[in-house]
Amino acid sequence: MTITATASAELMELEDRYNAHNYHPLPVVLSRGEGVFVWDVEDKRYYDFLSAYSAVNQGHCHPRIIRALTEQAQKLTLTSRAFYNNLLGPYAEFITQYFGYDRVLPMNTGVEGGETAIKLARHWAYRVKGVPENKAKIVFVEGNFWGRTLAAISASTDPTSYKDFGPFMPGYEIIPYNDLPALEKAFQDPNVAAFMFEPIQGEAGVVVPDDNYIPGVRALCSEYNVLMIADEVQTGIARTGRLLCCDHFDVKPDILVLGKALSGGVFPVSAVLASDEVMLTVKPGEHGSTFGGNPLACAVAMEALKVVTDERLAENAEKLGQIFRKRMEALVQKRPDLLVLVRGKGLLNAVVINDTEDSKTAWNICLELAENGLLAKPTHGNIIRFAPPLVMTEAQLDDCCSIIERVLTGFGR
Ligand code: IF1
Repeated sequence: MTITATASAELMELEDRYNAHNYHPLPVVLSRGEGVFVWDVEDKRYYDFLSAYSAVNQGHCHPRIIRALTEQAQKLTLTSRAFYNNLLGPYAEFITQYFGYDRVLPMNTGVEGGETAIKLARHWAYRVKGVPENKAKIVFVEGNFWGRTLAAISASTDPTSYKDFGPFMPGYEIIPYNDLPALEKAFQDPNVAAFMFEPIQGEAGVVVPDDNYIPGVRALCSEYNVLMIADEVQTGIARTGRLLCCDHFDVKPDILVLGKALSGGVFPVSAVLASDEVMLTVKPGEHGSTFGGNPLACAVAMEALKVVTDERLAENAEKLGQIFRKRMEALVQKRPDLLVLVRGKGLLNAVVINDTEDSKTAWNICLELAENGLLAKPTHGNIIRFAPPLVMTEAQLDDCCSIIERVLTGFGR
């Protein structure tokens, strides 16, 4: 039986009836996206202030990226790595020079990038550092989020991510975020292979560490011969006002994990970058993926990265982020009963709501924002993440700040 659903309500019902209930979306049914805008099936236009969790930094359906996708899709989409293809070599040269690493291991989703980084670190620990077999340890921080696989949730401190999915991956240690003494203490164990962390914690609610943290992590990892793994799946690709968040501190991770906006949101593309010493520990047949490094992903990712440079998206994120936080800070002063603070870097920001984590306040604010033509979503109950595409103009940002100010000034009154 074919169901032709026309209105939002019918489409939401269809999804609820036949799809897993692993999300609780805002009641908005989107059918079109262009730049900073998305439209629902009733043709209502919204500013997108989530950017698909920072996967559409270049804006929805960027014409250059769509052209790269459609042109390559008519030539060759997938060969597997059983054979060479004509784009993986040029892409590998392009992306390693773009980020300043010796080599890349191409994957598809962000969590596959994280898994690959951990496998590389364990290989390096046994084959270079000399850690006894099966004794390698990876250090993570409280509040981390790097995906939904069993290896990823084994590192989680959020019961929503790990409860009733056990048993969990061994060889992990969890320490507090933004705590260098705790990190140095963990590094006293000679079996530590790597420290994996987000330069700004996205899911935890855009948690920005002290300015000395990332340089401190770099120094301790170098001192104790531990690989520094930066998960820049969400903070990378110009989101925080520099190409990488680590660039704010001139710090170079040993292993860099990228995803999301690496493809401009048109296609799952992730990548792990590292030195020859780390990357060449993996021998043929020891790691792989059906789609990893496919020619379609190579074509899309090269164009997506060129757009970041050509349209100076990092500079724009830096400039607009400062304007945004200034406007929000003034709003916090106006509504201290409702708002606690705004925090972030570049165009990765969040407003903390003055309510408990399990309150509906943030959700209800997002419903009102949607009514007013701006889409945002709470993370962790009382925190609203604001992360528009980096192609936004100052005039559009001004319009969005006015919407947010109007809704938050009047909320609950
Ligand atoms: C969900 C969060 C964001 C990530 C970082 C790796 C990954 C993610 C720093 C894995 C993915 C996504 C996953 C999505 C919602 C979204 C999210 F709220 F869950 F945490 F962005 F903040 N590293 N984050 O943020 O990448 O495998 O998904 O491609 O699972 O609900 P992926």
